[in-house]
Amino acid sequence: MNKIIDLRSDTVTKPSPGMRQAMAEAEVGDDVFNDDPTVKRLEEMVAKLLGKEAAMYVPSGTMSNQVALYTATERGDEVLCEAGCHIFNYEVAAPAVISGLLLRPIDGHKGILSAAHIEKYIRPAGMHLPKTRMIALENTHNRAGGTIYPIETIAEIEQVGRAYKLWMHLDGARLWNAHVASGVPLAKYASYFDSVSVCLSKGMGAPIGSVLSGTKEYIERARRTRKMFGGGMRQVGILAAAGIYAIENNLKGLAADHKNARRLAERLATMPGLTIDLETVQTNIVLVDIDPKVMTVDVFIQNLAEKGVLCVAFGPARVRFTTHLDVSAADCEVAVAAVEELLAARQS
Ligand code: TLP
Repeated sequence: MNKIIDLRSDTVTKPSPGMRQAMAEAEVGDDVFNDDPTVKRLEEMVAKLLGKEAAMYVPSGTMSNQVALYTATERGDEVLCEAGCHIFNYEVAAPAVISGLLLRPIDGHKGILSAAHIEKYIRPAGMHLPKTRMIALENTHNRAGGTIYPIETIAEIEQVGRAYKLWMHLDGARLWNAHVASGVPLAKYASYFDSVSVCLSKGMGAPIGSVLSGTKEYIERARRTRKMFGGGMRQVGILAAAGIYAIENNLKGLAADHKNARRLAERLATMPGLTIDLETVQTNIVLVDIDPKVMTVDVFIQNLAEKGVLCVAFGPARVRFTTHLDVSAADCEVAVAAVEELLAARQS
């Protein structure tokens, strides 16, 4: 069997030999006692990159978002978010179950909300009403195809948020991609938010780990929340070392992933039966709509997998391809050829 080209997610990357070596050599201590020098180094590094006072290492993007929400809200509060966002769709209703929050999903344009649109959803104070407490944005926006929030739009949304004293949270699981694609500094993006979560386990290529950042006071409280959620870890420098290695070595490489995604999208968009909104292909994600008369998503995924190319369902007639550091430009060419072959066989 040829090499499997796994385009299901940028979470599927395997630690490189260099990363494994950094992990093996990491200095460690008990992080719950605040004793792990490698974790501290990673936290300081990310806080500095994001221009925040403090940061905290957490096992996953989901825990990072959920710790962020819990720490900034009270039960019964309302969080405004885009309807396709990860926090609303893919975190197993955690905001409701864990924090007693009401999430208010608002339809955006290709995942992007405007300040004027959000403002309409902010509730006045009232005996009968939940308190609108937070605006949570996602950049890049996964379900919209990796779209990037324009920085001016974020600034306008923040102004509205501040006017109503709302907490600004950013799910920046792929903020690295937004930064590399747009050239906007990470700290500039982060400057509009009270809490920012970034993931190291996606395009950055670490096997695990996210980092939540904010003020020193907020992160101190978030440490208690993380412990309560069962996320206090011990000699975890061994994993944090992978995160440091990722930031030092893999950040720039995201540009190649974006180029590969663009090429993949442009090639697939020419194929009959497939539709791609090329405008949304701004980073490393390609959403492909399949004409159900040509093939169902299940058949597409299964037949493509038999040719050694993996993608995931992302809607009843939609699949997602995600590029990352373990797939090359040549691998993407192979993937294109496999899809071409599959469609040709179907139409002949
Ligand atoms: N996204 C995963 C799936 O859960 C969909 C993926 O394959 O893309 N925020 C965003 C924007 C994400 O895309 C993800 C993961 C998370 C948070 C959660 O991160 P983890 O998986 O580390 O809990």
